[in-house]
Amino acid sequence: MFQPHDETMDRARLDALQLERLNALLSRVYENVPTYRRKFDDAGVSPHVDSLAELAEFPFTVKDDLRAGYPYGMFAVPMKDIVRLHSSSGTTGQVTVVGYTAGDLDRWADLMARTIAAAGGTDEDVVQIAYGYGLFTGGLGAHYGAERLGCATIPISGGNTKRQVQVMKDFGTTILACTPSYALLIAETARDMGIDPAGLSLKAGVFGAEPWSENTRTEIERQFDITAIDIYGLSEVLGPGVAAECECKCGLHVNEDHFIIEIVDTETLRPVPDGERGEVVFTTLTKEGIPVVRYRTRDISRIVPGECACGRTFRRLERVTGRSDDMLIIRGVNVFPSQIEQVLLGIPGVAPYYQVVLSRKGSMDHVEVHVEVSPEVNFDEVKTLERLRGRVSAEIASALAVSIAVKLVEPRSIQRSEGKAKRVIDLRAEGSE
Ligand code: DLL
Repeated sequence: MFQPHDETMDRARLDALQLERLNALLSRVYENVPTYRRKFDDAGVSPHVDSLAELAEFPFTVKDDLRAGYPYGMFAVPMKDIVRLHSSSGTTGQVTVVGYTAGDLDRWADLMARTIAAAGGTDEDVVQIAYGYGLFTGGLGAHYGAERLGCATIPISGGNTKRQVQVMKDFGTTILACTPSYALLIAETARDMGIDPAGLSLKAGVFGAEPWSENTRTEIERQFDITAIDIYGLSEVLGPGVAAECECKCGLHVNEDHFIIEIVDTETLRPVPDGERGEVVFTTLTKEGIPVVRYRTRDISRIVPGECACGRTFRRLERVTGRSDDMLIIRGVNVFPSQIEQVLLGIPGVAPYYQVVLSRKGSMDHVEVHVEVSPEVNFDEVKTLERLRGRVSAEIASALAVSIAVKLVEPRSIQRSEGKAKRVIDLRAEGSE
């Protein structure tokens, strides 16, 4: 563990620390951010609480609050104290800008060092950072964490995949940091280059920034012969370093000394008990640049009840299966693309590449899953293909309780991703058919 004293603190100490930090945060934002002052006043809450439970009376913060204040309206310190800016990907609407003070960067490096250490990393490791460097928080976030842990850090960024493989081989990379979909592409590229990914010196990977299934984990672990760890975060809250699995791989420990996590019912928005699913909400306890109070992430998950065998006392978040905005409602059934992925990866003959294509047929929405066939399958053999398609359809229908049209596509025809994979293609606005 990188900070065992903090990572194993008992609940009573953690509660007291959270309460103290929460009160400091509430008065900080009330004093310095007009939006919070207005929201607290409107809700009739004062910036002081006597217990952590009182946080549930505070108003939520949503992405639109950050957008309304674009670019710096929600910052809680003067610009002279900001030393770094990042922005969220902005796949939906206007991007949001987040600012970090020197103190924020220092704490972020610690939290990412915890993350890499939890995956088994030490100062002996060679870490290849293949998350994108730039406005995206993945590259620089992982970079400073790896350096803080004392690892030999390779700032290669995403892309140029053949070079990734060559560097991995020549530099003796032991830990890979990138999105899970990019890890699969790196393995595929290595094989194309005649290099067995399992024969490289990799021992672990810290993968995140997009939803991925347990079967994808098994596949990445098998192909590289490594331990694959799930890491989670979001720019509005910090970037990577909010929560990460340990080697037990049974949920992502939330860094609760820096963040309060709540799971709220998606309808009533009231907090639910541990174990129940809902939307993940974070309050940042130590952020200075752009702290957030009860930020609604749109991510859906639950707290895994019970204690972890690793000794860390921070509660665990179950892997995030998807965002409420990515959720498809197919004939009344809620479906996340990652659930489809979980099914596909269990079927021999199909490759781990797929897309969910939404189109319009007349006045009806039509959903079709495009699934890539493995290179070993003869794509010209109609009977084999028909059997395979039947199996994919049947397994999706049985796992998700709804039938979805399936189209098998040729090997290597689905576009590969070097960062976050695009799983849902929405053609409805283009008025197809
Ligand atoms: O993706 C930060 C990050 C970088 C996390 C590198 C992990 C590794 P954003 O671009 O703001 O930040 O996107 C945040 O990505 O709300 C989730 O919907 C999704 N996400 C991030 N990590 C995971 C994960 C970074 N492990 C959004 N599993 C979040 C599922 C994830 N979804």
